[in-house]
Amino acid sequence: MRFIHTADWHLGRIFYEQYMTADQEYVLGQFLELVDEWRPDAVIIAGDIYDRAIPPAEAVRLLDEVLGQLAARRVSVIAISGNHDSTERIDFGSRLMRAGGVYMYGVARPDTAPVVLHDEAGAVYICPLAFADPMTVRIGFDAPEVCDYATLLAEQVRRFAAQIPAGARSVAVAHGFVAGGSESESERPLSVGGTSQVPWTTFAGFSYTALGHLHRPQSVGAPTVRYSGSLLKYSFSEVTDEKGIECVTLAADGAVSRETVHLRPRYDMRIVEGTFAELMSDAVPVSEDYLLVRLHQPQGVVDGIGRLRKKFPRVLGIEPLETAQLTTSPRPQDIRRADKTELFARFVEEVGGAPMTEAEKAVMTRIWQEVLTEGEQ
Ligand SMILES: [Mn+2]
Repeated sequence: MRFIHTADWHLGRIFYEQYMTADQEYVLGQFLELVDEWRPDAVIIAGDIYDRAIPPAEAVRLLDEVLGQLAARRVSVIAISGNHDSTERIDFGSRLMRAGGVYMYGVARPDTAPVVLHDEAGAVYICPLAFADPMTVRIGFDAPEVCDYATLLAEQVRRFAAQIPAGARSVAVAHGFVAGGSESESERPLSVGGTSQVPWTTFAGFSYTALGHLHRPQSVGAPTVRYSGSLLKYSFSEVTDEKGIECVTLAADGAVSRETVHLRPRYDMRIVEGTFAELMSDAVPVSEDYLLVRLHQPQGVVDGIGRLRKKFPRVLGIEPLETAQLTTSPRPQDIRRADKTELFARFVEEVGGAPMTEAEKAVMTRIWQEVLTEGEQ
């Protein structure tokens, strides 16, 4: 049996005020071409289909188009919700769509049966672990031992395993943080406080585990416990990632072979560094890519982003090298606690390249006092 494993499409994502739907449509076009060439039996989408609970209309239209195209090709689709999705909205129409071979699992239920697909060697049990929070499952599944994500996924796995004949081939589809995986900046934490991590051994009984949540393609614990990674780069922490999809072949004996196929984005996401003059010189070629510019110079540039965009139309952000070096930059919690005049002095030093003089500090202190007094009136 052959299937494609993908995850974290984040349809409708907005990055630096830019809708990425056109970029997503572009790579999903390549994805459909790959489906035509490779002719898989199924496509598995391991959560975070949308970027948020109420996605923009274009994102809904794009998902409808892709699911319709897959169904027209008689390729089964098995998709689960992720922590960015609304479980109920992903669930909408799911019973009707099954007739078209599209299996959507938004809400985690205690009695969900595996999707059973067949090839010449027999049945393959695909187990969709829809995303849920531990407290909902603890009550909804009447499972008092569920107290965090590790026990929650173990409970979901246990219920599926009870429905799979011994020795049968099986695939888990889950959205979560498997311990040992490497994070990027575009994943939203699953829980505030407590642990959200799950040991990879939870999935040891499956022939393959199609994971979503971590946006960097990677295996965790075993080669068959795998994150396909996100459809596109969704933060500047992912510029060195090569995004793609996993083409997985499941042999008659359950052995897995897989190949990562990289998708070519409409515009790449990159970080470029140099002085303003260097970047604007002919030595640096014109680029349409999404860029974060790190300026190697202490002083700011008047309307730097506007001028850079004449040559690089998709500059999304610009930062002086000093703030780019995270070790010297204050962390957000330090900023909130810091004295305001001290913060301003740091800002002047970063932008101007030299500390404030005593005279400048005196002027700032006076202005700050005036602002505070006005605020009290
Ligand atoms: Mn995600």
